[in-house]
Amino acid sequence: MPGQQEHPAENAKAEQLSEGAERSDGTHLTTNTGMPIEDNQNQLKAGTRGPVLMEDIVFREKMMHFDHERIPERVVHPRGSGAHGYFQVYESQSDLTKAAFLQDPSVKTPVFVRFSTVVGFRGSADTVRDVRGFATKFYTPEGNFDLVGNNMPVFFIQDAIKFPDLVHSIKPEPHHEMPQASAAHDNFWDFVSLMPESMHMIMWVLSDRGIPRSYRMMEGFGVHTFRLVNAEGRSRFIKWHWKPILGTHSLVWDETQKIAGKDPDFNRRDLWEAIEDGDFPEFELGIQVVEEDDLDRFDFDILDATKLIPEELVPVQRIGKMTLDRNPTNFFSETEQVAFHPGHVVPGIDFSNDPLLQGRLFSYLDTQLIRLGGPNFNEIPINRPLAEVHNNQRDGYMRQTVHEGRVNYEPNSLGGGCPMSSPDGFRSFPEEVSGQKVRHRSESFNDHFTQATLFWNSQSEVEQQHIVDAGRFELGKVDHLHIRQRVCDLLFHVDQDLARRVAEGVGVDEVTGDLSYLEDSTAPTPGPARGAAAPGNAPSLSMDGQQGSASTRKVAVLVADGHDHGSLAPVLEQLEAAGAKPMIVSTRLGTCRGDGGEVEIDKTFDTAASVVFDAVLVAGGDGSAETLQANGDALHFVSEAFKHAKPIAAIGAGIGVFEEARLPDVELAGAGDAATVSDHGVVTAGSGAEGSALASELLDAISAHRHWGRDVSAVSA
Ligand code: HDE
Repeated sequence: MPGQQEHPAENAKAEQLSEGAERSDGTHLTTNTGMPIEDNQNQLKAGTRGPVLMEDIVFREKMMHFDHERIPERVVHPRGSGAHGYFQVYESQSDLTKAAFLQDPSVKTPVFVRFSTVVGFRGSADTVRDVRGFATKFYTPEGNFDLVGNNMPVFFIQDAIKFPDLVHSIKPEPHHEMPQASAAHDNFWDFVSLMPESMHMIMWVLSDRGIPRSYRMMEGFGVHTFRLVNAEGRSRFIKWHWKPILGTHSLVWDETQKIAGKDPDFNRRDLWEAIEDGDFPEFELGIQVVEEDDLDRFDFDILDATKLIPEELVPVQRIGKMTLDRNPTNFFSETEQVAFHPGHVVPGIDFSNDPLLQGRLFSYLDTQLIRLGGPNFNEIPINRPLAEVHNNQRDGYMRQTVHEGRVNYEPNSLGGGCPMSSPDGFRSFPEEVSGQKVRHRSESFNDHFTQATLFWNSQSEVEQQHIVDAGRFELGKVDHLHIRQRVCDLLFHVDQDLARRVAEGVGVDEVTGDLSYLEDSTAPTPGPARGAAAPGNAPSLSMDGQQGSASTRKVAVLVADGHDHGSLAPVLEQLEAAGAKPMIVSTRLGTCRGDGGEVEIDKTFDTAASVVFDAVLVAGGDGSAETLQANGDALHFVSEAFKHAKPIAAIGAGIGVFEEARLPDVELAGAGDAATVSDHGVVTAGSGAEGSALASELLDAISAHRHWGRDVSAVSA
């Protein structure tokens, strides 16, 4: 293993052990020093019914280790899911950077990615409204490069000194440790009401970006402005992006809350199963490039992490692709022990003066000292670079490397001067800096609303409604009226209509946008908009209408005995051929018999719910339809999927289940027709219709992800 030397006694040990095969083949229990264990069922006692003896070294070692199995969870991002994979650049980026892993398209750079929620504890549910972490470790030949990003391109605060306050406010309140994994409480919104700089990020969090469908279907952002530096020493500013090949898609709020109970591991399971099935998640790496001289070209400051650079102003260039093709072998050893740090860069990548980024450069090293038990965390296998490590850092808790020789200093002559510094080593970009030592924020950071408004303006009507609903939910959980009032007054500066619609739902009678209360606070007062004109629209900020693909989408197929297998089987085949994942759901496990064949049941109404699927298909056949029509769980399944704007389909007699569920205002085919009807993502085919037409309409409907525009107000699900 790179960075770790063999134990001096390793060879002798191997030889000895190979003599006793029963001890080296891994089939027998040992203590941690390798002593074979004779009995793992009983403590050592004085007689079979006598007292336990202190002398029981086997028991005491085992229990001591168990007592210390937990390490502190991350203070933020504790709940995560990891995956291994590789990255390949499309073509050499030598003009922009000398970073070795961005030069040669034939080279596959190994990566490990950890996706996470931020606020909830390690055991919390996946589908809460939250920011998602998207951290990637590239094991490059010049050392590890960590791109430690989120699924939103901006952040709540501008200066790292506010991070502990932000995190305290959003975590469960300290007196009773509630609520879990939720921002919907007084402390958080109190903080927000006094931090107007958070308004842009608040728009993202309230939007559907806060509830992604899958880790495989969300964008990633480096957030801060970084630098790329080429071999000639020329520097440009850049923003990092990850673009998911499957498109960016979200859940629906009602659905997320139900999934949190039905399958709290929803996103984790989705990632794991996709990789196990060989449906490897793919993301393209993108960059936005801003020339050094253009630092001040924009109406906003690119050093301010509450601002993004609209893609409409600076397009994202896609420079390579990451493929995640292997699940971790052991969750603790890899996903839990991985340690990311934005300061893990390689020559050719450098930092900007963003004060949020600069503060992070301290925090990520510091936090590992307690979490991973000392300064040697880079020797844990998942953190070990593939590049060789040579330096004079020594000792410390849990040191793995066994250094040889006497020399542990530099310069030296006794070790031939080695290891010595290298002319090609990391060199900070020699930016000219001067200034007074001050604790002030640049005035160029003071426009807190223009980009929040841009985000709001760029959302479709449905997306805007979701933001209003989310605002009503979040503030609806806030007890203090003055906090609700203040947040509505802040929203007023984003958009008056938005503010009024939220206010109406949370008992705030009048919204005037009066922010005079900020004058008595320590919060930096918002300045005027810097942009000359009112913000327009940036289509890249909307997810609505993004065409996705039916690949890897889960389809619940509701079936009971007596189904028409002849019409079902070809539809299932066609769905599978397109990469969709049909799963048979019925009233019990086992085999479901039908006319012309049978299917093996995957899930029952006890173990599955519509919320964990992307689409629903009801099989044909009189017997099956009769059973399902009389089954409340099946009717609820269909109604709920309909309410959540998901594609639903039925074949022949199965259409009766839709009729019984009383889906409002939907055109359905007659059970015995020869036609296929598709209406707002509700696809029905009479028993005389071509099965392939239904399958291809359903696949199109799945690719469209959701079908807004249905009248679901009266649907009780
Ligand atoms: Fe983090 N952040 N953060 N953060 N962050 C951590 O590091 C911190 C910020 C992000 O899967 C911690 O090892 C400060 C922005 C991710 O292991 C901690 C500030 C962005 C992860 C920490 C920020 C992130 C973390 C907790 C403001 C997007 C999970 C455990 C100055 C660009 C990494 C740890 C993983 C984790 C500090 C803000 C992303 C405490 C001080 C902005 C994805 O060190």
